[in-house]
Amino acid sequence: MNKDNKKYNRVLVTTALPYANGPVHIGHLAGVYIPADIYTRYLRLKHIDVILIGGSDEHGVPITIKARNEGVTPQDIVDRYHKIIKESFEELGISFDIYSRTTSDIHKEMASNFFRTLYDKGEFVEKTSMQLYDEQANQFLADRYVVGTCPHCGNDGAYGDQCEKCGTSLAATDLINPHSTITGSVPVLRETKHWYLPLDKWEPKLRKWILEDHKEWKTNVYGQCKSWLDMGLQPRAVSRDLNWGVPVPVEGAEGKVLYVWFDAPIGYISNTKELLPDSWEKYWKEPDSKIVHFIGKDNIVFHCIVFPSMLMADGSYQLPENVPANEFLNLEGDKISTSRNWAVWLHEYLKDFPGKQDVLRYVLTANAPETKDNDFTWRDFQARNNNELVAILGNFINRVLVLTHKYYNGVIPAQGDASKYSDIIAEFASVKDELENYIENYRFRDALREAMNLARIGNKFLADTEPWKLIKTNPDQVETIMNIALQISANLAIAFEPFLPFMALKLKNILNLPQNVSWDNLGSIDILPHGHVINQPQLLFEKIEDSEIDAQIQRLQRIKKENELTNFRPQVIAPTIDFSEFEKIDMRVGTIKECAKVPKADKLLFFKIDDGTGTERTIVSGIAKYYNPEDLVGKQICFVANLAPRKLKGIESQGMILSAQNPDGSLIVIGPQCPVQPGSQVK
Ligand code: B3M
Ligand code: ZN
Repeated sequence: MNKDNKKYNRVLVTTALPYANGPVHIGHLAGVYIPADIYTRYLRLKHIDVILIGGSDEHGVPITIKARNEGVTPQDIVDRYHKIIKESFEELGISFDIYSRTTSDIHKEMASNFFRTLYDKGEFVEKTSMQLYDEQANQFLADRYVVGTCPHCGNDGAYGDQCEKCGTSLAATDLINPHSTITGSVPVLRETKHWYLPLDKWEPKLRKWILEDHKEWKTNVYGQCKSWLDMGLQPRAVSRDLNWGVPVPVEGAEGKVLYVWFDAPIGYISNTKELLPDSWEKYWKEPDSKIVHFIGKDNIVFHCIVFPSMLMADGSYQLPENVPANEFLNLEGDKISTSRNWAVWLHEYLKDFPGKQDVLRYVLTANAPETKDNDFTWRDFQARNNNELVAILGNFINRVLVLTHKYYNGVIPAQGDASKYSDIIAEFASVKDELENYIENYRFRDALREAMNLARIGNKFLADTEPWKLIKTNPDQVETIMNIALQISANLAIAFEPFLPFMALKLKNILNLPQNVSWDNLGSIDILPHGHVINQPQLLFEKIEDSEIDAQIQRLQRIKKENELTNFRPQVIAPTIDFSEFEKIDMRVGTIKECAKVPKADKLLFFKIDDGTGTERTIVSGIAKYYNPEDLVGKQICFVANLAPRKLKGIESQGMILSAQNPDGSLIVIGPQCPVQPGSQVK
């Protein structure tokens, strides 16, 4: 452990609680759950007292909106998604010590008591204010119940709690032209009372704690905190007028619940209590505990400013030691979106790629958005599997196992004199320190690359020493080579355990790794003793075929199409023109006589049109992507006949063919419903 970690006797790791209004997707995994799992597994391997706490966030407006849309209760929604989320995390090997939910009784009591403690200590400010109210739905509109124009960037789809375009966090009353997402109506202002946590009171302490004492935090986290603090903190409402959530536990608060961002982080505490009813407080309250929150970048302010203010207001809790937030993962170039179904859903991945949990874990770690947004593509997924997991790691292990069985019937040969290979041995002796350093500093991509490097070293070692050639002439030396190769394999089983736990377990079983072998042995060349017997080889990874990837890409293309259709809004109608202006445009029907691609222009088709005048007219049109030229010959189209000619790729185009544009940009030519004389006017 690095110096800092010496002072800790136990570690509490939390992962953001996903809203139970949908399944989890690769963005959640890459940003939060996989890194947290790697970190926790690693600490367990280091014999550190660590717990990994997770759970579903089951309150809040996203859930009530989903319930309303489906005509079911919020409880139905959270029951459905909590189950899917919990089971899919388990199957992916996210090793939670507990995965609970914020609708549990323990949580409701904990959240309620937390509020009450702060209330009794006088930590809240009560304020009456005017809030948006939907008179048709008879309810106040907060957060996602209201959309309008963002006052900062002009995005007209901003929500009452946040503009997703510019990232600004908003109050519903900040929105310009607000309307209700329940009924679409324009809300009115109505008076209501709420409790506010005065974040400004904690500002000096937050400044010292973050800006002075935690300069080591990731730059994105530190930077966001700094800009929040520099803008000056305001009191923040911690209650809402809603009927779904933890009721505000004070007199005169009927119809009011705790704001979801007040209640959810308390979920970390209640889930710890559910796991360890007698000793949970140690993890939260003792100064020798280290608390680490894994989150996505959109949750930074809540974990670094709001929740710590709550904890300080209570006074009995420790603050987190680190909040390693990641940036976002995009999918095939576009922002992942639950509402647009633009995602790779974990539960679907597990169905489509059974037994390939580690492949996803590998790809999402190798490409994790640690310092900037990154892109997941299915081609990259396939390449990383085929070219890295199969070709480097799988191939090395397989060669070692097969040769060990071929030459020695699966018995580890003697190491003999390994001094000749001291270079290689020295190289992987440093792996342990490097891995530890990276993992402890939340640099999981770099850590994984180091582990993979060990397999690269192994491959190169075999390629350089060529035991299959040497076996005839120098069998003693081959024993040494194979012994070292086997020790590298054992090292790989240990090094990959935090990252690829399924593969590591399989490899440990094949190598019949002695029980007492652990992380501490990483870097050693004496893990497998002479005479130790290993099991039969099995392939660790399989190639992923093009057809499997094509199916995924086609699915996404289908979704993109569907989204384009549902989101299609016709262009605003152009300004009115006089009839006389319209009359100036001479539109005619023509019959296509010839059609061909314009060489060296992938968009253009060249047409010869019978326009009824007896001489054929040449038109060039940008529809080559949407038609086969031969399919158009004989068809009738409408065209503008008196457009000034212009040259396209050296061809003079004498008019313009009319087409309609689909939402995806594709073009469909316009022609008469039944045959007419070429040259007929279009009126
Ligand atoms: N449910 C938001 C999210 O899923 C929220 C996180 C709560 S963490 C305490 O991004
Ligand atoms: Zn905005």
